[in-house]
Amino acid sequence: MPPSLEPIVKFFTCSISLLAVLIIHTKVLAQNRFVPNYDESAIPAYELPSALITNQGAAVTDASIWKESRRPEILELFAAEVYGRGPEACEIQHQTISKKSNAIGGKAIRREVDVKMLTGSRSTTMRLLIYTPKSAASVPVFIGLNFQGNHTVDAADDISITKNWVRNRGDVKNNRATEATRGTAAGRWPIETIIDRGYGLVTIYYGDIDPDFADGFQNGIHPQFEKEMSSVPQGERWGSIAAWAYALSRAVDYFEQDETIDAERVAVIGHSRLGKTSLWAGATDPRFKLVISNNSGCGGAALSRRAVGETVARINTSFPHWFCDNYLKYNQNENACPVDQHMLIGLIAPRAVYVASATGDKWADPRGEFLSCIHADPIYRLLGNSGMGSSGPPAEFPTAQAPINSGRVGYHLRTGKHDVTDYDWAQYLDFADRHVK
Ligand code: GTR
Repeated sequence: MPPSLEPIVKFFTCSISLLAVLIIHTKVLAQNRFVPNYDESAIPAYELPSALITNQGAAVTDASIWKESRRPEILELFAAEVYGRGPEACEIQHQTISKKSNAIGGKAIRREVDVKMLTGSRSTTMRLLIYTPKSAASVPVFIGLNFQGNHTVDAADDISITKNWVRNRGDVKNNRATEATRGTAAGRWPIETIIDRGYGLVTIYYGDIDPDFADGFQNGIHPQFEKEMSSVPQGERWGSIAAWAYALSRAVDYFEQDETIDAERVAVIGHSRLGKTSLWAGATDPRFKLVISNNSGCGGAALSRRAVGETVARINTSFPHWFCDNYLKYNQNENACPVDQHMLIGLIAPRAVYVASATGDKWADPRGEFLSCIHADPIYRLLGNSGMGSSGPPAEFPTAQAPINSGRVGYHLRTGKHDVTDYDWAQYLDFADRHVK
């Protein structure tokens, strides 16, 4: 080759190798990029573990076998393999921080009560924002955790603003809540309607309990139980969902000391990751008489084996702190898990449960959420209840805005996005009237 061509040839060889490297790199990236499946015909073959066959293979044929052996087995499997084991109930102390006798247009009493969860000399304090109808003595309540602080559920200017970590979003910068975010979540909390219907509402900022990011459980409630947890294998230690659920139970401990709240009539509600939390709270604490899962999806009401939308591998990668370490074993390996989410709903039986999906929330797999209810139905029937309805579970996935609510397992598909709306609350209040009030 003439020497004058050498640089040109060199240039082209270099460019070609660079291009090859780029192509390989993009391919690797594409392989790692998660592509959710929404195609029913592409769902991997799966068989659900049976809720009504014991670990030893015996059929669960009556309520007493369920209560004495199968239910404890399933609860144990969820604790060891999915959410992690939490500690025993700790001591609590409470202190009223504020009280307003004319909240919500004069219809409600609004209080802020600090509940301190104590272990030896260490503690975590959560602030309960409590609304109770003025006219009634001891009322049934809804309790639900909120995402951005108590001051976001109501635009009132005198609700205290959390000093704890808050996710940056909108007006929240540097992980600190501001005045500007008062009332920004009010659309999800129709307080006046709840009060008009004769219920109280209690909400707690979830970041008071455990800030929602992975930090090896250095902050929040986990570290105070270091001693209690030392005998629990690392893979089985509680994640954030279990911690949030634990605190919901400590709030009920407090209700037992509050004469304006009827601790026997408590409904727990949660949206999305907090819907996963309300289901686990309902499974672990029978004092929740109604459990509401709003758009909870993967690790909540949706069947994991379908792997539609968000999958176990994906959730464990994005949110490694939500579940226990053992749950990692089921990344792209859902069939190996000894439980699936219909069994979580079954743990709530015979108490009432309501699962809600939204047409625009495909990530949470609405059909998978519905199928969990369908597969939990036989457990309710075994316990002498109507499950999804006295004439049997529905044969078809319902259309939107057609709630299934005649039995103890309620379900609806709502039009619209991943959210909590007045439509959702209207269904929950009607359902609560039948099962809590
Ligand atoms: C998503 C997550 C879901 C759901 C949701 C939420 O990013 O993938 O599992 O929990 O967050 O909590 O808003």
